[in-house]
Amino acid sequence: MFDTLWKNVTAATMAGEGFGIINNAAIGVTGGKISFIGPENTLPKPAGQLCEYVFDAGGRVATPGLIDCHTHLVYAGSRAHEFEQRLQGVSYEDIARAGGGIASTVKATREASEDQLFDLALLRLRSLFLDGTTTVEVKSGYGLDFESERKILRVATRLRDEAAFRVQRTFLGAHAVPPEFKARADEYVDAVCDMMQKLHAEQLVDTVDAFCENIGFTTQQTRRIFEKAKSLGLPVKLHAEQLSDMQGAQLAAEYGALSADHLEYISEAGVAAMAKAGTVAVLLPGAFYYLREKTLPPVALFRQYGVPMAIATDHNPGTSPVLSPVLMLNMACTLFRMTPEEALAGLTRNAAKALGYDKICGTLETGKAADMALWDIAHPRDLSYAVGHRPCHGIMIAGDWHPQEPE
Ligand code: DI6
Ligand code: FE
Repeated sequence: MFDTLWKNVTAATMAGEGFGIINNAAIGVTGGKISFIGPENTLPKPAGQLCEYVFDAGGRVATPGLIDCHTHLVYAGSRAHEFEQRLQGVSYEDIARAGGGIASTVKATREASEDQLFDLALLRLRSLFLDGTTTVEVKSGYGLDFESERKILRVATRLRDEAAFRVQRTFLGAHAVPPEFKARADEYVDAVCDMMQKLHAEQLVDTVDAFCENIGFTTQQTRRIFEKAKSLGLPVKLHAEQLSDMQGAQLAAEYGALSADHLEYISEAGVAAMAKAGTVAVLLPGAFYYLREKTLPPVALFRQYGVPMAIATDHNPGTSPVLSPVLMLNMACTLFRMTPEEALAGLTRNAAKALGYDKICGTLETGKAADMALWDIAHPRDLSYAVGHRPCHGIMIAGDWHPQEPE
């Protein structure tokens, strides 16, 4: 009846309120999906009669596989020297205006081959995997010309096809104005729209993002990008209100965006617009921490308006060189004062919603993909509590088990 059956599981289903804990649970997998989840003693027959492959989870905690819904995983080069400059008091914006920042990663990424970028990204993916991740969103945006953006999105596609992860590929051509378009941002936006069409025709794009900011693109320019995405039937999301309130959240909501991300400087009107549109707030504690930001995202307002909150690593070489989603659980609690339940929902159920994958994954429920992480912990709150302990025992993606240590 089942392809595999897990018993002796402490399941944190993340469906409904709180952690959704089922003690002494069994999880049956059929055709890569969850076909049974519930107390073991409610299985219709003894486990051995239901399935040849019965695994004993040893009482470990199972959660939905973690979903890192905002990363810039594909790039070359390091920005450690800028980290040092920032320690000397130079601001992120000053570095960007002086031609460093995103532009320096663009230079290194343009110079790298597709295979080099693939190898670098695969190593980073491996770290996410060690922390229980089964789904990752990967943005382009360090190419900023057709060939280089194409190279990055091809790497993201190979990660999807060769590394067996669930990968969403996001075109972020509007991440920064490249040097060859200096002071010609509007013309660059035309080029971005043109690139989007061609890359979409090559089936390299799942969603579209832009950096709406005073050092990025105006709301008017972002609107043009969203219009183009809409004409191609591509869902949108937005880097909004990270450093200032540009009213990007309202614009994202107007276009029914899957998510608006960062949001430290969002206004109450922005929160209300997101609530109405069902747009997920993706909060990024890594970038907040590295930039030593003082203004907090308005978690209380998101709660009040019922805006679902996701959290993610925002892995990138400039503002969040972080490859640990589990660390983000802790930072969401310590820095943003989210509860451990909210933090874990932010890396599972709400992260799935931020990708438009909520019918596919993000909770442990029958009919969903059998994407799960198994942890050496006593209770799911432990994941937010301790740092650096690497408690993930293994992950399952579509029913395939990948142990952390070869068994
Ligand atoms: N916001 C960020 O925090 C990253 N991109 C963005 O739009 C930073 C990217 C970088 O500095 O390389
Ligand atoms: Fe980002």
